[in-house]
Amino acid sequence: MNVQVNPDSKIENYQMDNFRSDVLEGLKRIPKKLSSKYFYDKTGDGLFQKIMAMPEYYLTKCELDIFKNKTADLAQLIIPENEPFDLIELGAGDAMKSTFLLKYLIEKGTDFTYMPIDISGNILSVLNEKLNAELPALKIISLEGEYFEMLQKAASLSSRKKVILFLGSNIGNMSLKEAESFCFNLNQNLASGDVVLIGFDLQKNPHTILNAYNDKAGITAAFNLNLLTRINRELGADFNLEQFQHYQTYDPLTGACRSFLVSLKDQNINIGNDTISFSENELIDMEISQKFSPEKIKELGEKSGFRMIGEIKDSKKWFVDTAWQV
Ligand code: AVI
Repeated sequence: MNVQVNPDSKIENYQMDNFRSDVLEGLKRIPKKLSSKYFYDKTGDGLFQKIMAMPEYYLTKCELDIFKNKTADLAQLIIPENEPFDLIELGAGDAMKSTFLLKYLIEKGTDFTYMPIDISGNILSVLNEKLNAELPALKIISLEGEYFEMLQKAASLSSRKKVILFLGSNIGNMSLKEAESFCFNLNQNLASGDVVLIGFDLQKNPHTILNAYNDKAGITAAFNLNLLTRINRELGADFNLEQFQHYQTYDPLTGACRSFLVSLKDQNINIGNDTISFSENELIDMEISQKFSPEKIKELGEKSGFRMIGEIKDSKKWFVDTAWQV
């Protein structure tokens, strides 16, 4: 069975207005800031696929190790009684990792519906097609829209136990404050007994972390610079990419891995009718990829009202999927 729910056909225009106002507001700030959530246009999606395939970028391989090789432990952790439930994935993408869990649950005869949530209807259609072909017995309800609106939609569709997947260290792309309010909201949108499984990238040798984001081939640099190309194309701006340089840092004391773009000269950039001035060496704060200590994960769960029920690490112990219950 396959159902696609799209609550709002005007969603694209609305997103466009947000993009323009977010970009202008961020570039008028001191220090200047752009949101990494806008990295993912078509080119950005392709560059992120390349990043995930880079030998230095260990995150995807580690979480894949968990989903591929510890599937039974995962299932036992999130649904120990094997009762009927809804498996909701936030930002499902191509569901490459979760497909191992879906397959396992089907083979075990578990009664469940998979509900991928994504802002992109296109991603959901591609995912639907892929899962239909690979797992024809899978029940899918695709939910297109913002996470919390779609969680409410999911709750209105069924009252079964919910297990929410938020994988890939996507939580690391939020500031700690944003992560706290995100987890708190998650807790508020769920019912007693529901479970969340969140993928956290753990603090480790700082060289390993920095190398994953400072690749020699320059793919991460292109990923960052592509946002300027997107602003040029979609908002009528005139960034010259030659005049901006990617700079990556990792602070092992706080676990913050950050990327910046550095202006290589004094320059004025037009964005539609607005003009933004840059001085030489001025930064744009582009992305945080937070790395977590076990203590920080515990604190985050407790602050948001969850009870920790277990965790599974990859064989290198570089990445953890943590399960919390409401
Ligand atoms: C999607 N997100 C978890 C990636 C990360 O590791 O922060 C995005 C990324 N940025 C640079 N490389 C990968």
